[in-house]
Amino acid sequence: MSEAEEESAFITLEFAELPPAEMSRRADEFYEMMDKRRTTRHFSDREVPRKLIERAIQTAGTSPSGAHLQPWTFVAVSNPEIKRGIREAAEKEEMKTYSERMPESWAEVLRPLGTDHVKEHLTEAPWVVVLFRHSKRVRDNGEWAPTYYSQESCGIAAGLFISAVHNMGLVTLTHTPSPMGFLREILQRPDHEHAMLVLPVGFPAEKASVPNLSRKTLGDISEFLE
Ligand code: IYR
Repeated sequence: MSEAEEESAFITLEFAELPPAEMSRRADEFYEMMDKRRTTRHFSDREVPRKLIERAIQTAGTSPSGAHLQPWTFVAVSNPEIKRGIREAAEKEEMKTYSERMPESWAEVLRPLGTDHVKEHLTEAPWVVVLFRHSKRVRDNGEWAPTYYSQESCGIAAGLFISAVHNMGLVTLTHTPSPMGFLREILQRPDHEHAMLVLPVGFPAEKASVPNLSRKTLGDISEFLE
């Protein structure tokens, strides 16, 4: 039996049913907590203990993934020189994106969010976490093989990471420098790992602001067929 087959021997699901009122209470409480989450571009340079970042990454690591291949690596950077290197490279690409590559149809929906090529958060935030997606894996026999649904898997893991960060009382920003190939080089990741998302994590700056936006309602985003 291969290692993977041995590992998937079945065990009993641990499941403790909750009383209906408690289910309801938790559903409301979690929604209300998550509804307070906001993405801000303004970070304080106040330190955040490494243990908290480890916990957020571990939480992300509980994500379901295609064939349970867990096709992700989270690189957490607090080193100021490395953060500066990431910022310089990101701003170089983003300068081109904002001034040359971005069509008006894209620019018009970004304008209300106030984004631009200046990425201060990459040096201000105490931690910059880069999520790398694995497009391939090594089989037990040493051959390369694909991973499955790695975009979906990493997207879900990112959602759990963001939720964990919010729940512990910190803020994060989903930053997507484009193209982001420079991150593999700076962070010395192998060729089958693809940077997917840059997540500065920290406390908000004292006067942090967010765009005055509203969220779509339940009716806007759902359809129930009963
Ligand atoms: N990647 C750029 C541009 C950008 C694109 C989207 I879509 C956003 O929601 C926000 C920004 C950047 O990170 O600035």
